[in-house]
Amino acid sequence: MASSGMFMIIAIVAVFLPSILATEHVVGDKTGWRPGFDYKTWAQGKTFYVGDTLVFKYTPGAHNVLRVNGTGFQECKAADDIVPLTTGNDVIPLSTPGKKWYICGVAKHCESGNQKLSITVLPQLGSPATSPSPSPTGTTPSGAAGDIASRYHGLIVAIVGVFGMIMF
Ligand SMILES: *[C@@H]1O[C@H](CO)[C@@H](O)[C@H](O)[C@H]1NC(C)=O
Ligand SMILES: [Cu+2]
Repeated sequence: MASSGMFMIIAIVAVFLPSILATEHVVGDKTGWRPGFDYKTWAQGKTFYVGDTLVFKYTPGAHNVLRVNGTGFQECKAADDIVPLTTGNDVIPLSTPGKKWYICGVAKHCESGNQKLSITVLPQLGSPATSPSPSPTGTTPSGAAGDIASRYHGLIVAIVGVFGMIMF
C-alpha cells in the first residue's frame, strides 16, 4: 500500500507547480522592444495566462512602455496620468485576465514604427472561475479548454485524481 505521504507530496506539487511554471514572456524575444517588429504576429504564437509575466527589454531612454486601453492602442495615445515604465527591463505581472495593450511613448515609435503590443490574458486553469474541481476519475477539461489543459494543469489534475483513486 502506497503511503498517503506520497499523495500529500503530489497534492503540494499540484498546488505550487503553476507558479513555478509561470511563463516569462520576453516581448519580441531576442529582438526586444523596438519599432519595426511585428508584435502582432509575435503575440499570436503565444498563450498568456494569469500568473505569467511580460518583460520589455530595450536600451533605457531609447523607448518606454505605456499601458493603454483599446482606443489608446489604436491611436497611440496614453492617458495623461499614466506613468511610463523606463528601466529597459520592465517586468509586468499579468495578474488579471482579459485584453491588455502596451505602446511605446517615445517619439513616433508607436505611430510610425508600430511599436505596440496587444495580448489576451487567459484565466489560470485551477482558479475557481474556470476549473472543474479535480474529480476521482481524473477527467481533464476538453473542447475550448483543451489547449489550456494541454499545457500542464490538466495533467496535474489527472495525476492527482488517479493517485487519489489508488490510495483511498
Ligand atoms: C481610454 O483612455 C483614454 C485616455 O487615453 C480615455 O480618454 C478614454 O475614455 C478611455 N476609453 C475607455 C473605453 O476607457
Ligand atoms: Cu520606442
